[in-house]
Amino acid sequence: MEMTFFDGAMGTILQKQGLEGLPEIWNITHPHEIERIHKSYVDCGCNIIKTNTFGANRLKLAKTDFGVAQVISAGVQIARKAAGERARVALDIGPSGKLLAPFGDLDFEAAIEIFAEMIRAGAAAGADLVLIETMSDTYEIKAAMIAAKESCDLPIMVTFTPDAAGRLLTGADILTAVNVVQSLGAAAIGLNCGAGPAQMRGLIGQVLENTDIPVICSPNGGLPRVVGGETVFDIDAAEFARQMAEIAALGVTHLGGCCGTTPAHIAAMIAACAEITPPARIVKKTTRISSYGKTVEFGKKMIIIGERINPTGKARLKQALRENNMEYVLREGLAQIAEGADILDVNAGMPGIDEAASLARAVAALQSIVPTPLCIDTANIAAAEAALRVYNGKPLLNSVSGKSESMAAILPLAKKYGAAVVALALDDDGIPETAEGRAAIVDKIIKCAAEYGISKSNIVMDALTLTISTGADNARVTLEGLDRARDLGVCTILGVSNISFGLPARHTLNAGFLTLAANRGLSAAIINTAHKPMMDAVFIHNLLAGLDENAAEYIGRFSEQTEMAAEKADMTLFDAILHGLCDVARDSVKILLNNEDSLNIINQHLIPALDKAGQDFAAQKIFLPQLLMSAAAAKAAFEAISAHMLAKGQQTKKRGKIILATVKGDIHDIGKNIVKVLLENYNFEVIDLGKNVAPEAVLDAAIAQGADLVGLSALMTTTVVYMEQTIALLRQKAPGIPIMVGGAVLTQSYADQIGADFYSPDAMGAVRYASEIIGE
Ligand code: B1M
Repeated sequence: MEMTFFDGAMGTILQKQGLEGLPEIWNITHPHEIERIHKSYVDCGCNIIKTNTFGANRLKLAKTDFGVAQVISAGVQIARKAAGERARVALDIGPSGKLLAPFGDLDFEAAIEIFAEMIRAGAAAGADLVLIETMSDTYEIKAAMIAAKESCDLPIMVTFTPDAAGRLLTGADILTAVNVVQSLGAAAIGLNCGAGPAQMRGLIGQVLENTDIPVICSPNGGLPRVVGGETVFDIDAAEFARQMAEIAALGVTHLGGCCGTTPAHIAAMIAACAEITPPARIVKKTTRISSYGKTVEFGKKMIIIGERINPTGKARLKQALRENNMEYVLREGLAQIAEGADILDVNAGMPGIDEAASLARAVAALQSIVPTPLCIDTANIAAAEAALRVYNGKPLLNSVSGKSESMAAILPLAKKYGAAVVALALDDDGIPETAEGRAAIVDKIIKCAAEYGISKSNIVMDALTLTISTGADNARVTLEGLDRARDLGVCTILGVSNISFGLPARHTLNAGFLTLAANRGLSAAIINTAHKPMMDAVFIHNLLAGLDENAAEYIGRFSEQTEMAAEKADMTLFDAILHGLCDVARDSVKILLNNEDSLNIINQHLIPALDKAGQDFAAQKIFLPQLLMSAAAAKAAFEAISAHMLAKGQQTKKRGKIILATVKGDIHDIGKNIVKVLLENYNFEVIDLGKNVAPEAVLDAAIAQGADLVGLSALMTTTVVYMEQTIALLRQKAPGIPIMVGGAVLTQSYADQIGADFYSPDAMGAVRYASEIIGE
């Protein structure tokens, strides 16, 4: 494959030329300057130049006098003019600037519309392709890719920006991000920004290993340093070119630059790389299912798919779905994960329900709490589309059959939303009696899928399990079906429990069948993870098949079984916060309040749970989405505690005024809110300025309110400097107002060093100090 060269930075060049505000506005106000920069890149020999439209979305332009279509059309036209016949024009789409719900406040459909508006304008103005770049969230990438697919027919390229450890902000590792982006149909995929070529080199190897489509690498011009108040990047053009040539030699065919690179960097890179013949890449296509942050690969250890989120025969789940009680669904999901599920099957089909709405709701609720990938299970096309659309990742869609109408409806959906599909071995003539007959149907599905551009690795064969009570050959035919799947080159899945329908000792029989199927290479089993014999069979199989090194999982399971059972039976406040279950956390508090004092609940349950979440976050066992959900559950619990405390508090004259704030740059406010409620409980009047409060705002409020005391909270090493600045400003402009400080990151000696009057490690200490200062 030939080398393709992208251009380098635009924004950092404009900043050097005195840019203030949004760079995209220069498409209107300084078109010649933008054209000059584009042209200098085209003159270097770039094949693709990026339009100056990165942040030209309605959220960012709302603060300006310019519209999205206006800025984007101008941006594309300028690039077009500069490119002439020599280069293609990539419509550049950056992140929206907001975190998507439920972790942030931007709704998924609203995000799609924000990107679609940009892409419609860019396509109409004549862009050759869409480049979605600098992304740090798989869900936002999906929103932008769907927007592109729904707005134009242009090729879509995607680059994302992981941290040094190879994680996106919302937790995806590189394998997961690549799996999701490739399945959504990107023409090329890679990394940009955040690091220089040296740092990106290791990470780009992971992209190359996991995809067979062209790979893009557009690093910064090294790492940023501040010199004399200005940001500079630390490698020159020659060094950049040298490092990029090494990256090209790994097999990266699309090279460019991001922040800090210049036409000189790009010219040197092209000169150094133009003659490189990238090595052929042999990437084995495997079947992979992903959540927002995690990928499960078929064909290694047998995969367990938990079947219990399915209302058939389950009165309580039916009721929960009907009443939109997602906490019940979440608990069912968490329990199955605790029991060993790798993937959760989600089915919401039952009479008298809007299945599309219900299934999408269940999927949205589950993916906000559990990191486990989902299998979307429905026969209803509208429900399949609603759930596929809202899903954050690459799901398994259960299922398509060999019936023409099923293939015509399901396969385009799988293609559009990037799903792998379970292929059922049945068609209009029913279920063939032989394994060959079943394989022939799946072969037909594979061929039809290929016409839609779906590769065989995205088809998983279900040879179908019929109960042994109605035919002595039923198990044999299904097991032979597993052999035929191997001939077809696809992975396999089976709903195991059907084998025992109508017979006694079902769990034991199911376990026996599962062992036989596992021996024949079954890739994934849909089972009830609460059924001990079946789960035991899985662990025993993995051990005996040499898939469980040092028997670690076997030993773990059989020594921990009693513990697991106990944990499942009763979810504590600690667990509810850790898993991010708001309603369960609130309900647990209400029960605890019958016997325990409010402060005790905070200190013994709430804070330890958040501490554990913080430790898991630091150890990368959980990621920002889960940390946010834990914080939300802690908040819900605390609201219940605080309502109780305030109801008990006396309504007498206030004792004095206290200003409270979490300092600038810091959005942690749970601790500060506890301090507030406790102070109010002791009858102080608290003026809460909230979080991320600038030093000047604290000063203004302290003076305006005639505060008796100012309290500041900070939780991060990076934000205590603002606490110091706030104290310095108060000392200078409002001397005499006592200042108390707190927050996990502080110590007595640091508080002394930054000139606070008082430091408290907990909320009660704040009350004691306030009482001392203000009195009765
Ligand atoms: Co983040 N976070 N967080 N976080 N978070 C920490 C603080 C962290 C230690 C986790 C970790 O990595 N182990 C780490 C900071 C590392 C450091 O600087 N040393 C961290 C990080 C890195 C981040 C982000 C940068 C993550 C990211 O985006 N990559 C990001 C930062 C955003 C920002 O602020 N700019 C971030 C975001 C978040 C969430 C939004 C997800 C959420 C906050 C939600 C919210 O507050 N509304 C969150 C959470 C929940 C935490 C942990 C897990 C818990 C914090 C907490 O609420 N503790 C935290 C780890 C940890 O502390 N274990 C962590 C419980 C609370 C009651 O304790 O606030 O200490 P605390 O308050 C106590 C006492 O300190 C005292 O009384 C309270 C009650 O006893 N006290 C005072 C507090 N203020 C006082 C004031 C006083 C007196 C006493 O007088 C005025």
